[in-house]
Amino acid sequence: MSMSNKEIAEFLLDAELQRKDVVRITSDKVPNLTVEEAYSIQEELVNLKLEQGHSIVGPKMGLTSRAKMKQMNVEEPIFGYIFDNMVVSEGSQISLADFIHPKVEAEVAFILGKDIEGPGVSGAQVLAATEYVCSALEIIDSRYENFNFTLPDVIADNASSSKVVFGNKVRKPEELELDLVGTVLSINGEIKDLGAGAAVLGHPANSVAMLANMLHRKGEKLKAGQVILTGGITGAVPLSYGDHVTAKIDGLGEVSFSVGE
Ligand code: 0L1
Ligand code: MG
Repeated sequence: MSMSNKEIAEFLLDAELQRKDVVRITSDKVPNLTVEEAYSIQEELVNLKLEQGHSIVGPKMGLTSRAKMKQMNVEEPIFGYIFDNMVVSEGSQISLADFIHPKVEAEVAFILGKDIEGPGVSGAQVLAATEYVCSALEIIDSRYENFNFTLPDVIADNASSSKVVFGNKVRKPEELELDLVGTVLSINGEIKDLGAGAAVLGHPANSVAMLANMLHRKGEKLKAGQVILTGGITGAVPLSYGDHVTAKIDGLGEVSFSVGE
């Protein structure tokens, strides 16, 4: 018997809450899942989280860098949602037991001062509507075995969203050239990956613009006050017990956390 979108969303949410990986849904449950249908499952998942009392911090973009698209063997960016209970404070310790197989990536976050509504939004419009930018470390934790998924699988799974640590320092976007800002991701003092803002669709503001245009297709917009993760500047690096993770983003300072049991 086939499962409804809500039942699939409940299945994925259960995997998240139980910290137990599952076989990707396109291998058995919904082999012909389209991207559009996958976003409908994601919407059910978002509604379940809202019903549980969590609130949306903002949508996020994923798979925005060429490195990431290559790493995951897909050709287009995706979006998901960050919730308030996913935010971890800067410098704190996370517990490995709260995750399935977490990975970390360094990103720039945009804090919106005005709503942004598609279609046809440009990077320049995004910069004009942005109050502040800050550094972020996103922890992704696919609910699928071995991070093994197709594009519709990962869309349904809220783009692997798990936790995020925001840096304390905020800057006005016009104070920086965000395509040029260098980013270094280190674990226990060893550089794991590095890049520049241009790794994100040429400029992180382009990622927010694309997000506004993608949301418009669902009749939605970006809202003032939302905090938007623009996508990894670095690749995603697996986390282990004892890791002290630091990202340095030029002009945006350092953001860090450590990994306990
Ligand atoms: O934030 C991201 O780029 C994650 C997108 C999902 C792909 C993955 O799990 O690596
Ligand atoms: Mg990300």
